[in-house]
Amino acid sequence: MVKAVVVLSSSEGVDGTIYFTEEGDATKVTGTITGLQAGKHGFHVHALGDTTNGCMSTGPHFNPAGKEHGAPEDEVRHAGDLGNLTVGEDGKVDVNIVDKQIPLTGPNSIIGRAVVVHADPDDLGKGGHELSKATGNAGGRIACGIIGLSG
Ligand SMILES: [Cu+2]
Ligand SMILES: [Zn+2]
Repeated sequence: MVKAVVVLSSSEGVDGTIYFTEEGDATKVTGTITGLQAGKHGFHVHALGDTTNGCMSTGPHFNPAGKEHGAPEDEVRHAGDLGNLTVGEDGKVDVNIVDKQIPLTGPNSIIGRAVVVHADPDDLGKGGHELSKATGNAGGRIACGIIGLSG
């Protein structure tokens, strides 16, 4: 069974490790992130595993089907659209997501791409902002890491 892991790094004190495991035709995403401000933060798989310019060089949301931005449960969404993390007052969030559009094998594999945590809530394409249909207007990229194979 293929497994993957991301160690998030940040210049702003955010730390986290996220694990990916195949579960039937879906991928289970688990882990813990600390050091975030309380509230909602956009959480995505971005297309590129390139952090030469920090999180900025990880490209747009992973979007092999060429669709508009949306919520994880929407028909129209980027594959990388994993919605929001809801962080408690302690700055911590336990991640527990099951998603069918982020496989670890095959042509749309997310291995070698990036996970990005944003400063602001993802409006899930419904905010009416000029960026809603592209990024969910989720603001800056405050932490990211490259998805790599794990044992
Ligand atoms: Cu993002
Ligand atoms: Zn998106």
